[in-house]
Amino acid sequence: MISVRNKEFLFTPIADYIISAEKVVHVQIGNNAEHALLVLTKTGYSSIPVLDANDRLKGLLSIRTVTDSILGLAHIEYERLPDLKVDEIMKTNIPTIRTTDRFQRGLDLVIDNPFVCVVEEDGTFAGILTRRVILKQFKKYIYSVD
Ligand code: 2BA
Repeated sequence: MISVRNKEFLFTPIADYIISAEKVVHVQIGNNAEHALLVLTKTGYSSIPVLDANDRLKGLLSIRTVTDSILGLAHIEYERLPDLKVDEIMKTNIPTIRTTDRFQRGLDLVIDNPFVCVVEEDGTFAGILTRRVILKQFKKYIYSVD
């Protein structure tokens, strides 16, 4: 059992656990859906961030979002991919976390999200916090508790 005394780790800053922006695969607003689908398929990630030219977080894009956007009544309209812009189809209502936030908030958020985008105070994209990293830290902690 984790005692109250040992819950301090929940309040450690998430800064050390972030996968930094330069290592995160992303697309930019203005990119078309064909490019986005290529990036998603080639990297194998199911969902990636969308940034603007100033590295600000604008939304998330997944393979499902792209395929949903070209679903016709009878078939998938692949020919529409080059004309669709990422910002027309991305998901914008997404949770974010600050670099200064605590582990506990990260833990709460990755219950329902495989990863959470990390932003600076001014909205600049700083990286992502993944479920994998949070679980690894949690496991490390649990095993070290006497
Ligand atoms: P998914 O793409 O659905 O990946 C689910 C899990 O599968 C990942 O969990 C990871 O354990 C594994 N995985 C998938 N693709 C991988 C790859 N190319 N290399 C190594 N492992 C891979 P998490 O590591 O917790 O990542 C959660 C989610 O965060 C991923 O979901 C993806 O949407 C996003 N993500 C992770 N790393 C990323 C990166 N460098 N760039 C962009 N998005 C990333």
